[in-house]
Amino acid sequence: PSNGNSEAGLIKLKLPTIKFTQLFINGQFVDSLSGKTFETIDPRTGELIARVAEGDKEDVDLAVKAARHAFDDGPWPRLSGFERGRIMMKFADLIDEHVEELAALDTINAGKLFSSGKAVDIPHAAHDFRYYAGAADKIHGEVLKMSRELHGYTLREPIGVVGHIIPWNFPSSMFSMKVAPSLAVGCTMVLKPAEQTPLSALYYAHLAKLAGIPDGVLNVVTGFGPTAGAAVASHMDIDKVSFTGSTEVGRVVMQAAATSNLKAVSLELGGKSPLIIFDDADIDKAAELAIIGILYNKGEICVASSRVYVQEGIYDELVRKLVEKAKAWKVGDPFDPTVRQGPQVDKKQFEKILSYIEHGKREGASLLTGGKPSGDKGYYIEPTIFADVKEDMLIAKDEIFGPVMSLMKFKTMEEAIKCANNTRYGLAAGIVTKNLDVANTVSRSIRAGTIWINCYFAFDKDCPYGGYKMSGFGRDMGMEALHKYLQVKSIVTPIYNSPW
Ligand code: TXE
Repeated sequence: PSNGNSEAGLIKLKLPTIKFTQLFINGQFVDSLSGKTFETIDPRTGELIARVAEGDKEDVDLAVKAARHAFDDGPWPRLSGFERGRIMMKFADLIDEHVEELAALDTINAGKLFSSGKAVDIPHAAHDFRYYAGAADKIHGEVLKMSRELHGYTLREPIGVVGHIIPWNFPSSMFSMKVAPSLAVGCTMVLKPAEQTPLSALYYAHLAKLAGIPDGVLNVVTGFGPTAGAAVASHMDIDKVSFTGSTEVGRVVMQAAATSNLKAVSLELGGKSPLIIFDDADIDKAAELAIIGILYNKGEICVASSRVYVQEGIYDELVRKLVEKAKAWKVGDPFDPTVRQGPQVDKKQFEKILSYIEHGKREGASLLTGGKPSGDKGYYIEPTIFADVKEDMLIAKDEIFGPVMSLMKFKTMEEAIKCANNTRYGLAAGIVTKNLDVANTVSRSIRAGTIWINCYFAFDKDCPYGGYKMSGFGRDMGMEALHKYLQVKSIVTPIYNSPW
C-alpha cells in the first residue's frame, strides 16, 4: 500500500483548510447551545482533523423553527419556480468553482478518492442542482375529468419542512440528491450529516448562502444519530423525513415518525445486490464489472455487487481473472491518483468488515485473496474474494459494506433468479449476458429498484433510485424524487352553479 508514500509532498499540498465547523442555522454559523463539540477523524491515519459543533435536540429545535418560519412566512416557497431555479443554478456554479476544496474535504473525512471526487462526486452534485433547477418551474397539477358537473384540478404543493438524515459514504452526492429536489419544489429543511463526515455539508451550506438561498431555508445540524438524528425523526414540526442509512436505523426513524406527528417517511437502506454472470458473457468485461461492482468506493456503496453468481461453464476462468484483478487493485492514500481504493470510513466500519471476513473463514468459505488490513496505519483493507459461499452463510446474507466479494456458482437461469431474490434486500442487481431473452426475463424477475444489464453503477440523473423490500421505499433521483417532497391538493368548484 502507498499510504504515507513518496507522493506525500504532493498529497499535503491538497489538504484543505477547515473553514466551517459550527452548526448552520438560519443563515449563520453558530456553536451548539451546549457548547459541546466532537472529533472528526481522518481515516487515512486515524488522527484528528478538527472538532465540530455537536448539535442536539435543542439545536434541532432552533433549526426547525428557522425552517418553519422560512416555509410559513418566507419567500422561498412563494418565489416562482423559475426564480428558485435561477438561485439553484448559481449554487451549482459555486460548487463547480470550489470543486477542489469540496473533493478534498470528502477525501480527508471519508477516505474517498480525490480524483473521483473531483471528476465525479462534486461535478455531479452541481449537476443535481442544475437538473432540479430546470424542473422547478415545471411542477404542476392536472385538470381532472370529473364525473359530475364539477370543475376539479390538482395542485402539487411543497410538503413543508423536510428533515434529511444522510450517511457518510457519499457525503456530497447524498447532500445534493436530497437537498436539490426538495429546494426545487419550495421546501425548507434541516439536514443532519453523518457524524463521520460533517465537513462538506457545512461547506455546501456556506455556498448556499453565497448563492442567495434565503436564511432558514437550508439548515445543517451536525451531531450524532441517537441525539440530533433522533430529534429530527421525532420532531413535531417536521413534515417529512428523508433518510438514507442502515436498515436498522431506518426502522427506528419510521417508528419515531409514527409515534410523533406521523410525518411522511422515505427510506433508502442497505443492500446485498446480486451480479449474475452467464456463460455467454464476455469474460474480461464481466470480471471488470464484478471487480468495480464490489471495490468501487471501497465497497461502501449500498448497491455494491456483493453477491456474484457465475454460471458453471465460465466459473473457473472468471474466478482466475477476478483474483488477478483484485491483486492488482492498488490500495493506498486516496490523494494518490494511481490508487484505486482508500481507507474505510472509520474504525467501527473497519472492524465490522474484518469481523465479517473472520466469519466467512469460520463458516467454511474459501478465501481466494485479501482478508487482512492493508498497511500499518489508517483503516485500509485488502480487496477480498471468497469462493464456495453458501446461501445461508452470514457473508452471503448481511450487508458487509466493504471490499468483500462472495462468489457462488449456478447452473440454470431459474436457479440464478431464485438465488438472487433470496435476500431481504432489493436495491439493485446486475446481469451480464449477450442473450436478450435471458436479460429481459431476469430483469423482470428480480425484485430490486435498479437493474443494470451489461453494465454496473450506470447511474444517471434521470433514473429514479431506491429500494424494494427491506432496502426501503421512496425514490431519489430523476423526476420521481420531486414527488417525495410534494403533496397533492384537490380543488373543486361547481360549474354553472350546479348542485354538488
Ligand atoms: O449507519 P446509520 P452506520 C449500512 C452499512 C453500514 C451500516 C452501519 O451496512 O455498515 O449501515 O452504518 C443517523 N435516529 N449503511 O452505523 O447509523 C446517523 O447519524 C436518527 C448503508 O453509520 O444508519 C447518520 O447520519 N438518525 C447506507 C445516518 O443515520 C440516526 C449508508 C446513517 O447512519 C439514528 C450508510 C437514530 N437513532 C450505512 N442513529 C446506505 N443505504 O447507503 C443513527 N442515525
